[in-house]
Amino acid sequence: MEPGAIRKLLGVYLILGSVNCKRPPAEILTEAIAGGVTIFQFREKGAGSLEGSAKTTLARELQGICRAHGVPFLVNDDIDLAIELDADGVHVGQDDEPARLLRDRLGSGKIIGVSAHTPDEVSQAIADGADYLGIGPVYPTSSKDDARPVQGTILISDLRRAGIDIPLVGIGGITADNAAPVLEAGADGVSVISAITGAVSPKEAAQAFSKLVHTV
Ligand code: TZP
Ligand code: MG
Repeated sequence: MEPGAIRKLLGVYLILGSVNCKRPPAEILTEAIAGGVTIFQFREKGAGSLEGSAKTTLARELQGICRAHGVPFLVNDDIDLAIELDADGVHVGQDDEPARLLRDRLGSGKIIGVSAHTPDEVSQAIADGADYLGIGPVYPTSSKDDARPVQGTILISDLRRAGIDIPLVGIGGITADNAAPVLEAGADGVSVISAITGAVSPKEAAQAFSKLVHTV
């Protein structure tokens, strides 16, 4: 996909799985999309997460909601599931299948996102053909057990200063109150779990992010 198109899609990037939701995930996703979510990643992992057919069933349900609203549906890590569902793309970390091997498996029209934490990982992901990068954790997060050390917005601003213009999102502990520096550093959007899934109103939370992405 064209970088300019991806950049626009990344604005309000919601990630969730069943363990992130105190209400039915479908409800939360539907409300968040009404508030302005632009892209969605199904990330079913961590203690108590669904497996096998239960995971696939939830993925299909959430994909249906995304399709009905024109929101791209990505799958975290599980390439087989992404292929089975004909998802719009995948997001992989440093311990997953490298992006260069994914392009062949997924086909050219699919979005491939890669988590990167250092300049070397960024260069490798770009060489491997990633469409966008997830950079973080920007702030402390309690949504990922094995999160790397918090790094603030330094890597994002360093990359932009170095002229690296690949589409990218900041991730980790981002809320509407602390998102502005992430965007000011040069991120195209913010990737968020708890600030939306844990909000009393996921719709209003997504609206707040959407407003920031359009103004900062
Ligand atoms: N990768 C780096 S931090 C993180 C992931 C998946 C979790 C982000 O969740 P939250 O609740 O927005 O901090
Ligand atoms: Mg992973």
